[in-house]
Amino acid sequence: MSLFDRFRRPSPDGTSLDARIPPGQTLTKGFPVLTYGPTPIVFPEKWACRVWGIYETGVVFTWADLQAMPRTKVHCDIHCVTRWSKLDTDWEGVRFSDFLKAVEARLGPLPASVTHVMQHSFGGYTTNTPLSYLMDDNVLLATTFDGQPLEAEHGGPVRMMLPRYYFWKSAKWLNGIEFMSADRPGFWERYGYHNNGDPWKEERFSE
Ligand SMILES: Nc1nc2c(c(=O)[nH]1)N[C@H]1C(S)=C(S)[C@@H](COP(=O)(O)O)O[C@H]1N2
Ligand SMILES: [Mo]
Repeated sequence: MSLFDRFRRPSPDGTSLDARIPPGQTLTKGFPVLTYGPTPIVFPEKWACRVWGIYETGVVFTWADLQAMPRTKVHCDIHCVTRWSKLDTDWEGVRFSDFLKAVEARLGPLPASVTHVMQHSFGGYTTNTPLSYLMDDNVLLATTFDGQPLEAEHGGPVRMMLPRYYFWKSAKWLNGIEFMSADRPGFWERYGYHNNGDPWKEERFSE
């Protein structure tokens, strides 16, 4: 029996497993750690996320601010460009769209000129997406995985969790949300990763 077959199991919602694995991906049961550089250790009490860009002033959200926001659970599959996919993962946190409501409560309505967002991390990692990618119901500022506080190596205490795209589009140790009126490449995007990163279209690298 191949490794692949051993990891096969019926999907909870009846969707065929093959239909859930994007082209060129292999299932993994573990949870690989993919980090460029060292793992920052960030204590929740010290966690802060700065929001800036289009707004004239910025604002900082603390761990306590985040705890006061509505919480959401997401069950989803995740796909890394290094060709592993992990099915049926469980996350909890604050929906990006709910976080945005809190931003608007502090700073006023998001200007219509905002088209893109740069996620920033402790340690300097960045990744860019259109704002629309982050507005999906299953996009979280995630604080738990599998019912446990998110481990440091996976981006704890707070990471972005954007399952629709390759996982490099999900910044670990999130510490900044920059609203932009034009697109700009993030860390891996500057080094040749695709600007969009849709696993179903195999958008791995730029030409
Ligand atoms: N800050 C930061 N975020 C990051 C990365 C990183 O190196 N630094 N790696 C990205 C990549 S390439 C992937 S596949 C996922 C991996 O998340 P994991 O280590 O929890 O599996 O995090 C993404 N977010
Ligand atoms: Mo990755």
